[in-house]
Amino acid sequence: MNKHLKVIGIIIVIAMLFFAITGCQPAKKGKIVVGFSQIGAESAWRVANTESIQKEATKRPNIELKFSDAQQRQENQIKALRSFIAQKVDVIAFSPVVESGWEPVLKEAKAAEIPVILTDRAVDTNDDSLWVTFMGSDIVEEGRRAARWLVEYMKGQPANIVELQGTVGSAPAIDRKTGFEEILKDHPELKVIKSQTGEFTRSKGKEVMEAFLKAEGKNINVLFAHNDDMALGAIQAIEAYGLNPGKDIIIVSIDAVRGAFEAMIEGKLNCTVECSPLLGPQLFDAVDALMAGKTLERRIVTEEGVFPQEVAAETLPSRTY
Ligand code: GYE
Repeated sequence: MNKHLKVIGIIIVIAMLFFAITGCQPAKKGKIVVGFSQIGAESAWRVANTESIQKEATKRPNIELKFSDAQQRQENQIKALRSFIAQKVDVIAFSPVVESGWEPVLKEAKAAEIPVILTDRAVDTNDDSLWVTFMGSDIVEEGRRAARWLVEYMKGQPANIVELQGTVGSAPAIDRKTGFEEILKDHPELKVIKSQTGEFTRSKGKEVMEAFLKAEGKNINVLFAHNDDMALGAIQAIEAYGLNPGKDIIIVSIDAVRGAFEAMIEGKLNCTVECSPLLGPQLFDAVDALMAGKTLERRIVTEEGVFPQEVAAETLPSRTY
């Protein structure tokens, strides 16, 4: 046998033995395998976020994306993460539905030496070495921005506010409430009289707003909704109750999805604070950097703005989600 062929044969046998012993899979044609666990499809924001991640992955020939939808359940996310660990993906990324309860599975990822990237929502763990970076918006600031807009708009007039919170225990529900309250504490004329979760969905937003109206009726001057979808559901409830959303009840919400701009153009919503779901490009840039051995910034913050009703018509054509 040709000497070269013999050497190649020996190398192949050694490599096969190595993969068999370590359990490692040779990377598919050098592709980086990323396991992404998404929360679900509760809002227009989330749908745009999924699309951004999936679309960006298909644009990058070096990436293989394994995408899993948890349908709003933490247990499904934990299962997905465990399955990514078993499959020995190169990187795990996920958007945690709630803040707490992640330590055990993140420790398993760490033990398997798989780096974890958090997208859009934070986790509450004692050990910060369990994830490499957290990318997404400054969510407390979004709550502050909503409150600052309201303070300016009300110009010292007193108002009773009702609040539709996001998913119980989720980082955006906790942080938006915190930011909003932080600004309001210096404005005793602006009072939150009811606050309840609308689970970030249009249908629950509508249902809870109906209950608020039943209990408080015309006492309600302002609605603060933790996302646009809940505000859009609440607008339906307000109209059904016989009041004018955007006039009888001033509405400020967060996300800046297209539906919010359409409602502002109709005069039914007063302001939306931007929260960009377009995290796909920055996620895969981070994955590439990580695989190239670079150290990532612990926090990658998305730049965002505030859109009051007056700018809705001119801004809508340039909105991409
Ligand atoms: O605002 C909401 C979504 O986590 C920032 O989740 C995200 C939030 C977003 O369902 O619409």
